[in-house]
Amino acid sequence: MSDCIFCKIDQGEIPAEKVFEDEGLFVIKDVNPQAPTHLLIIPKRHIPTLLELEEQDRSVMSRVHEVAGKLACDGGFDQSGFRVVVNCGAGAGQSVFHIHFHLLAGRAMQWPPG
Ligand code: DGP
Repeated sequence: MSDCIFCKIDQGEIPAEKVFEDEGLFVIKDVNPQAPTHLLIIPKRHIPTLLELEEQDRSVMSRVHEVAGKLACDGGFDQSGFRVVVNCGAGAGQSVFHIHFHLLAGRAMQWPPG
């Protein structure tokens, strides 16, 4: 989608370091990290929110969680704990309307989140 930040990053039109990429998703460091490790796992297809997921997205949704675990093992925070978060809608704090999954690690997490 032409005016979407994450589509532009995927197309190389906005610079960002991709720390992982496959055919269906890519991973970047969050520009405003909320933890020592704060990555964004972003499906390439422009899906605005969780509510617009379709049957065709099943495999990438599974892959998101598989990649989160791989990044945790590779980053050495698999045992200390990590959190995967998706915000759905402005009321939940979503600011970029291209679905993405926050992977947070490196500090103690609070529950419930604010
Ligand atoms: P959310 O609020 O759940 O929609 O999260 C959007 C996140 O995206 C937020 O934590 C900041 C991050 N972000 C926004 N614009 C950019 C950007 O241009 N580059 C990077 N690396 N992250 C961005």
